[in-house]
Amino acid sequence: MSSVVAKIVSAKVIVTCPGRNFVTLKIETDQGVYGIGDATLNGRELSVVAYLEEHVIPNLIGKDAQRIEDIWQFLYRGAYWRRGPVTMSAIAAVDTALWDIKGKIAGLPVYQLLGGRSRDGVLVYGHANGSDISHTSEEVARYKEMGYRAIRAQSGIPGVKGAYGVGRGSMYYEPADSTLPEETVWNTRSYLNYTPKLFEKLRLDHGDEIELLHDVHHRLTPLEAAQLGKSLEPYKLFWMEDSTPAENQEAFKLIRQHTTTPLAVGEIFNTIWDCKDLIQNQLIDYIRTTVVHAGGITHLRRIADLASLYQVRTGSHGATDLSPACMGAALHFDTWVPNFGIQEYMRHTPETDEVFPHDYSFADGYLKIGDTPGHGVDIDEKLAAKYPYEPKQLPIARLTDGTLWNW
Ligand code: EZ4
Ligand code: CO
Repeated sequence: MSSVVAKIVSAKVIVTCPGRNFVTLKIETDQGVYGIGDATLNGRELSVVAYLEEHVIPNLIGKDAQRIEDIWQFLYRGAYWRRGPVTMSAIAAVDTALWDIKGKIAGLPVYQLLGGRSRDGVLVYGHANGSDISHTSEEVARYKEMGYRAIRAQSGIPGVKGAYGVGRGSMYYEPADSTLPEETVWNTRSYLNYTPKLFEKLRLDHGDEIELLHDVHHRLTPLEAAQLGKSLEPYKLFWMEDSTPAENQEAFKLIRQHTTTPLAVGEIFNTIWDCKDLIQNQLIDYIRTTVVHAGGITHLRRIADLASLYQVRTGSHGATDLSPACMGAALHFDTWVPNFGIQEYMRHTPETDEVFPHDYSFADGYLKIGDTPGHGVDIDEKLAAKYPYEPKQLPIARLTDGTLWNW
């Protein structure tokens, strides 16, 4: 029988930039078993590194890695200063690494520890990004050919510099691309005019079976969001994401009253408190909180359970700035969680995949996890050391008159 206690003997933070920055926590135990967790916060990476190194790691040494819940409570309640992306990403990294360790000691994949399989594969959506409507339609075709059953479509808007979601390359969209933020321009009128035409064309070209998604990326007011939702109803979107900033959860009441387009929110949320009202008032259909930014598997499970009471399903964030260690943990969670909806999946570059060997793979529109004990993702430290940190920030957006807007 394996030992019940696994004392944490060391923990370290690994920063690597195989195309983009990733922060990884590695925790080692006296059982010779280690675990890793993602701590990446895009554009603010080193603040999480400092939080982990200065304030978290000294508290971990000597603790029993098996006591995941107690360590979570210690880091959340015990810090006095609760919540926030830096704190919750750091807690998530610890939590993910501890689930990894528990799985390895038990000889079981994490989804088994959670309660076992609820589905054979995890439905994912990919990103089709084009410079205009016809280009986006070509990209949707390409994603269909790759096997995707659900595709997020974003398009450049003629006359608007740097509309959200339109990358430089076709496969690996990376918004955090410059040392200081790139300035983009936002024009709500052009966007509201253009977007229904995009989805009209996509339905014409690709039929009614493929699931289509769209990310507004916090750009609209509640009333504008309601207008967009209404104008997209004929095209039966899987969801309209982040249609207005959600600091004020009540804002979604207005959107909800006016449209039956399904609503998804929450990739920037850090705790259950950020989405409690949205869920309890059934103002959203999908909750996008994810492992790395919402306190790890331990906290995400709490959010999903609350959501299940109100028929809100999960749709976790899965952009490339979330490392493969987050994706592996997320896929175990997705494989178990009863109220699963969909998982975002932006492919990492081959360099990133090499730094993070993993046992998940894509086929026929689904991601499938293997049965490696733990979460099935490792880090090649030697290779990671070859890619030093590069300071990068996310863009900002301004309205055409120069007013700072939500990127
Ligand atoms: O802009 O993860 O739905 N996906 C997204 C992402 C976010 C980035 C920010 O770091 O909105 O592409
Ligand atoms: Co988004």
